[in-house]
Amino acid sequence: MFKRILIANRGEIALRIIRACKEMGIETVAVFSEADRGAAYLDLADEAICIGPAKSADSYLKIDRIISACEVGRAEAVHPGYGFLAENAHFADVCRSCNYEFIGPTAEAMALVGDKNSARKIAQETGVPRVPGSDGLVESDAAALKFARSVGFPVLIKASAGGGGRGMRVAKDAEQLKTAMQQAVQEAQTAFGNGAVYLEKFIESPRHVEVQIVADNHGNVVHLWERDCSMQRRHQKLIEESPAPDLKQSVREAMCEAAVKLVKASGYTNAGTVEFLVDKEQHFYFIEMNARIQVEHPVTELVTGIDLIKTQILAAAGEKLPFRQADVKQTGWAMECRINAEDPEHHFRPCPGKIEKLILPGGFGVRFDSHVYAGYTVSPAYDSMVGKLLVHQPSRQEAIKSMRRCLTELKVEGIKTSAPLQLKILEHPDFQSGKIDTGFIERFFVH
Ligand code: MV4
Repeated sequence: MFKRILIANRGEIALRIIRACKEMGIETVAVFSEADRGAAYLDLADEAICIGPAKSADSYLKIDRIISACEVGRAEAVHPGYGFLAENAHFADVCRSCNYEFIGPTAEAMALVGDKNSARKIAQETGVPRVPGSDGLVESDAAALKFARSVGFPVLIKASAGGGGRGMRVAKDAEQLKTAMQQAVQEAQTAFGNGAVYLEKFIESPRHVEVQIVADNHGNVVHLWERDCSMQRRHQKLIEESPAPDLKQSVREAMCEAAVKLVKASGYTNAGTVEFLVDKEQHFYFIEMNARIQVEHPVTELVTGIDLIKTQILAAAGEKLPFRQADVKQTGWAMECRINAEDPEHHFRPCPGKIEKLILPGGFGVRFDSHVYAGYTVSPAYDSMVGKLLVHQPSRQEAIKSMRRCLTELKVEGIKTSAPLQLKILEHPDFQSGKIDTGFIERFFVH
């Protein structure tokens, strides 16, 4: 097992990894930017190294500085967390070249699944259902029109290098298609330095269901069931839960088995997520894979009782998974609200600043993963998430009641948060009856 791990991240996930390492008897090296200097979680690491100014591009995204910190801090492995360099195949490759174990998939597997066109190809080859889509990349307006006519409008143009909704354009008819193609290619070129796009039939108001998988270096691939992440606003997830409400057990099992097949076929190892869209008839379609631990991973930890960060570390160290598929049971109902520092009165714009007062909920089945405290200043330089509030209860109804209770107990003064919006969602009859899809928030809360 590793003696010392460097955490190439910040905030709640850095703290989450420090905690897992402490329980495993592994020392940690934290890195921080000038904006994060003095944050309390840094004191919990065995060593903390400054890697540059507040701007991510000059600190948390700077590969050479992270590698230098590995050397100075005498780390043996690197945990990238989520965001920043977590899905950067070049970074994974550099870590390996410098003899630091990257806690994640190999650079090759990451590049393979990170390219959505190649991930779609693997899905096709393994018989995993995908959204009806173009046969590979689309390189001309004529080819785009031919595809759109064959499946019918509306269609969605997606950037192969994209993900999480970036570089997507809908076209409702032939006239929109030409402009949408130009915009998608342009945006993809600017954002990813890769203008490659493909087309899919547009699925109206789908649910977003993702399957958590873990794989060791010995060919064992296990799924940890699914999470529903349909409650999003502009591709920002607000509430996640497991199990996915109202999903037929046969569909759930088929989707999880499909995810395992895809992971096996791609040679992917460590923790990852296979994303699906589910339509109104409960057909499921593979859309993309995430080659990292995700923000919402604790939802899965609560229903399975498995520590995903520890599992990632074990797998990266070359150990076999300590559980088999038949051991992984989905028990009770877990729900997570991402508490963001944002102002609902001003289009949910980020609301950084000093937390003057903080009262946290607690009680039966409550977990709050966060690095913040009264006196902490939320920096405008990073993501506005200040914590993740989770509950675990026997049923969905009880989970909703518990989450509502917790959200009313939570008091944050000095900054505005997303909590009042989440409380409104939880009180909505359609949410309570499980009638959720990716269009929910736009339909009911944005006027
Ligand atoms: C789609 C779709 C409808 N049809 N693909 C958005 C993020 C990216 N992961 C995939 N996304 C979508 N792909 C087809 N063919 C609708 C979305 C989508 C969405 C997906 C998941 C969660 C929230 C969403 C919000 C809007 C659109």
